[in-house]
Amino acid sequence: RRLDLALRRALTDGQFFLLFQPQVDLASGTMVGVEALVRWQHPEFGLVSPAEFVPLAEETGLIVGLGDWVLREACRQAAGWDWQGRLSVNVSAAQFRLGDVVGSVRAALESTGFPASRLDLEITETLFVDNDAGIVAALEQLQALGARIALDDFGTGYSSLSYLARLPIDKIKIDQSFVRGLPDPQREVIVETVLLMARRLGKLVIAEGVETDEQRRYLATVGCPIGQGYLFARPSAPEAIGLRSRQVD
Ligand code: G
Ligand code: G
Ligand code: MN
Ligand code: NA
Repeated sequence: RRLDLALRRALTDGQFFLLFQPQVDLASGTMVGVEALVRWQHPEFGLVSPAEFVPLAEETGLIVGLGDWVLREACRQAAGWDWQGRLSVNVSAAQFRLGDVVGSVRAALESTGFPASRLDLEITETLFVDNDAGIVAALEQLQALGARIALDDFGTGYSSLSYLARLPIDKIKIDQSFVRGLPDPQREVIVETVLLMARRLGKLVIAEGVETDEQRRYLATVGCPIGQGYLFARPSAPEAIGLRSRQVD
């Protein structure tokens, strides 16, 4: 397949790059974190969406090399910024299945000097479908390094509630689908219930897909500490969101 071949070359040819989307403290407006999001600029196909090539990379196993590059590159860039916020990196279930995520994270931290204490790893509920003890062990090892585990797209998967309490998850990302429709009585029940549950379980929370000031104000009022979405910024080049490299002498 044409796209598959092109994808293999993309990594060696340096066609991938990262954008960063702010994660904002809803009370103060401070950018407390950024999520790294990979992009593929192909000389012929143009800009290809990760929604298209990440699933393909997962099928072909290229996600291992790509995921390794994303981790390293995100940590390398973030280590150089004159900014002390958190860095969030997406890690897909296929990376856990096919690769060595713990080794990959450890290598990225060691080679870049980025501190584990400022790293969030975003996983999805699909990671838990096989009820694999190895997955839990890997997440615990990542926590032991000092990183935090964030559960992405929360509320869209299956049986979210049973494992939330017992699995090594530090942070919940409330899915865009619950935020985008606000204000809306049913979604408000869900958002407020997730916030209460997270607080009782001692988990951090971030709301995704914040697009309007009304949504931001509502979320702040009901006690959601952090938000992410187009209201604050789209996935952006670092300089566009005020992240500059430290002067090196
Ligand atoms: O950036 P955008 O919203 O277009 O991303 C589309 C999808 O691709 C999202 O589900 C997002 O989580 C995923 N994605 C973006 N960057 C990465 C990455 O570096 N690794 C993995 N595994 N998924 C990513
Ligand atoms: O699956 P994940 O949550 O990692 O996906 C992140 C994706 O969501 C990114 O590709 C980003 O472009 C997209 N995104 C981020 N903020 C918003 C938003 O406010 N509205 C919409 N529609 N998409 C968003
Ligand atoms: Mn994510
Ligand atoms: Na998400």
